[in-house]
Amino acid sequence: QPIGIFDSGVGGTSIWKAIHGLLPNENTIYLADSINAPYGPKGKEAIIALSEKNTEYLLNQNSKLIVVACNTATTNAIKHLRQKYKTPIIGIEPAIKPAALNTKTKSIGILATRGTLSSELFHNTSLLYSDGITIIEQEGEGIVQLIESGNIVSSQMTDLLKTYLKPMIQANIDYLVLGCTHYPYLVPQLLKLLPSHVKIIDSGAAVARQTKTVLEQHGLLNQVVSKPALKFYSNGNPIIMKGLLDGEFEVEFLSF
Ligand code: DGN
Repeated sequence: QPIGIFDSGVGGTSIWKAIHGLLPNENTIYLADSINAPYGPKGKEAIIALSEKNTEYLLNQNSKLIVVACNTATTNAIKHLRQKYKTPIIGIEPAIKPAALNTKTKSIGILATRGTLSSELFHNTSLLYSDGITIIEQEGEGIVQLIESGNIVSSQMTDLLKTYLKPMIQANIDYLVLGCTHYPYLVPQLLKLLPSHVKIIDSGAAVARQTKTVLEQHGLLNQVVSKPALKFYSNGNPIIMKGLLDGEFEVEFLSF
């Protein structure tokens, strides 16, 4: 039985990489709902409906566990998905905690979609850690679209990143939290634009560890060492997704 993973597009492949790296024997199915990207500006109800549709597709493929590899879908829909389906569901949230616990300048930045930043779940988490700490929240408007269209390295991207980082640099952040699974693909560029003392955190490794723990708890970890089946489906442009997977895997176009 595979682990089913979905995102509102190609960004969750950054999470797939962390999961596959930690659990190389597991079969996986990745679903990129690129046609509906970005989820960020959509309302909660629309995000829930899309998340349900993706989850049901993956459950119909016999997934033993679902990973919502999208902060926007997690923060808006995970409660609903967990109520509706019995299969274990793992979500991803911005890693505010490690940043807030380790900051020395008492100032951290978070880059995420509007859907994540405006969600109740995110609001509650940031409240927990905001005592004595300045949290600069920045919506990464336009970034997901550029990544989805294959323009990761482009002058438009550089301009957006410079604009979004400016208030964070002014506030002397020493941690930048990436609150969207598309953003890890920007790390080389972000490092060039940020002062050298700023560290970047994303949640990929934590989600992979959590996936392993939950599989163990349910006795679902694949014990057989064999060549796993790794399937990638996109309802957008499969070539762009294949590029993010370093050309190593076939991506099938699927209309869903
Ligand atoms: N990868 C999604 C996330 O982590 O929030 C992207 C969001 C989007 O659809 N804008």
